[in-house]
Parts: sequence; structure tokens; C-alpha cells
Amino acid sequence: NTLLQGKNIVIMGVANHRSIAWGIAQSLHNAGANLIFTYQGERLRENVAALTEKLGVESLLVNCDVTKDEDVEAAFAVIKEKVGVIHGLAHCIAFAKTEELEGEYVNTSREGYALAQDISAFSLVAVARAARPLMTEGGSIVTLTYLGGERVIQNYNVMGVAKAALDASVRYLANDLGKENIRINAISAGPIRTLAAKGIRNFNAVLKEIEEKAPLRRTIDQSEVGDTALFLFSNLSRGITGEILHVDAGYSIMG
Ligand code: 0WD
Repeated sequence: NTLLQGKNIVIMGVANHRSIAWGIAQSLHNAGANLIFTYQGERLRENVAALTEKLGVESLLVNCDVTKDEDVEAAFAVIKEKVGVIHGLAHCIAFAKTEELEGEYVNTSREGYALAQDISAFSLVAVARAARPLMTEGGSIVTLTYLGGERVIQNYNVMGVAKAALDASVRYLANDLGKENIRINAISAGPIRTLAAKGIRNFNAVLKEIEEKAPLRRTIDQSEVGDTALFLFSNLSRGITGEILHVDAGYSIMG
């Protein structure tokens, strides 16, 4: 398809072939988008380069650790210089210490709380601000959230609270950027086995519960998130902003 022909879209958060960001990249590539990838520190560059080679086109790869203001600034300066205008940004980044993803939320440390918020929620604000001046033809920003930000999900703890902040940020940012025809939405993905999911205790039980209780009686995969992102980056979703769209086989509607 040609839904995204001529569109420059930045993808942040590819760590390996299981990353949801990589699922999004494949859907957008198949729709004709020109992709720019950011990666977290030089240690991940090789990984990302090996993956993007498979797309069969030259992609711009840019270092960007979102905890560093200077990285965010430098990354978007390079993108501006090399591609000029961008039309989309996929934010697929989150982090919390594994020891904070088990037991009781009440035991969350000050430092662990701040770290989860910084990487998983504030980073969206930082990159939206940096991307805004490059979105001169309007734009679409997509982030990834999880049901644990709306309700209590065992062990998700500090990350659930960070996702709640992320969801609220989507709404405030939508209001700020809407006047420039920049839309911003979140995809609330059902659980998928990725590197980030490894940190969550009892993840197998979470997957099993979805297979039993979700209306579709199955879990979802990266390609389904990718295709929803494609919709959100395309003109088909032009009337949608500030929204949390669940791609979860329907699980969130169940009591
Ligand atoms: O079940 C799941 N896997 C779900 C994931 C369900 C619903 C939502 N999500 C969200 C995650 O919370 C995250 O926001 O999807 C997003 C992508 O996560 P993923 O694809 O599940 O996991 P992964 O492949 O690990 O990608 C997350 C990446 C990091 O990976 P690692 O595992 O190396 O921490 O976020 C990036 C990093 O590449 N990242 C950073 N990028 C820039 N600067 C930073 C940082 N400081 N920290 C982490």
C-alpha cells in the first residue's frame, strides 16, 4: 500500500527483532514511509543497523538516550539537517528497575519512581517538544501504553503509575499541538513477549489470562500494533487526537 508514501517518520525504541517498535517499522515501511531510527546509546546501534538492513533501503540511524537533554537536542538537529520535515514520530520507550516490578507498589523507592517517570513518561514530552518544529506540514505522534496505567495489574506497579502519567501527557500534548495540526495518540497494547516484558514477574500468567478472558481468546502480536500505528500515522485517522486506542484482543472491556 501507499498510505505513507512521501512521509518521514522517526521510530524511537527498537532494541531487537521482538521490539514493538520493530513491528511498527515493518508496517510503516510496507506503506511506503521513509523511516529514521533512534537508538539508546552506541551499544544498540549494531542491533538496529542489522535489522534496518533487512528493509532493503538506507535508513538514517541516530543516537538518542532520552534521559539526556543534549542527546534529544542533537538527535533532532541531525534529523532536521538530513531530512528537514518530519510527519510522524513513534515513541516506544519505557524503563523501570526489575526490582520495582514485583511485590508491593508501596515499596517503590524515590529513585526508582523518578527513573520510571523520566524514561517512560517525561521522555514523550521532551521528544514532542523537539519534534514539533520539524512537523511544519502537520504530524502524528504515537506512543505505547498499557492497561496497568488505568487499573491495578499485579507487579506492574511503578510502571503503571508512569503509564498513567504518559496517558495524561498524551491529552495535554494533544491540546498544545493540535493548533499546528499535530495529533498525538497512544496505543494501549496487550501483553507481548519482548525484552521489556522480561522484567515483569509472572508474565506467562498474564498471557494465559488474556487467552482465556479476552473476547478474541488470544494474545496480540507486534504486527497488529504496527498496523494500528500505520492507521494513526495515515490520513485515515485525521480526526483522532488525544486518544488511547486499545489493541488488546478486547481484554480491557472485560470485568
Ligand atoms: O507487553 C508489552 N511488551 C507491552 C509493551 C504492552 C504495552 C505497552 N508496551 C510498551 C512498553 O512499555 C514500551 O513503552 O511498548 C513500548 C516498547 O516496549 P517493548 O517493545 O515491549 O520492549 P523493548 O523491545 O525492550 O523496547 C523498549 C526500549 C528499550 O529497550 P531495553 O529493553 O533495552 O530497555 O526502550 C528503549 C530501549 O531501547 N529505551 C530507551 N531509549 C532511549 N533512551 C531508554 C533511554 N533512556 N531506555 C529504554
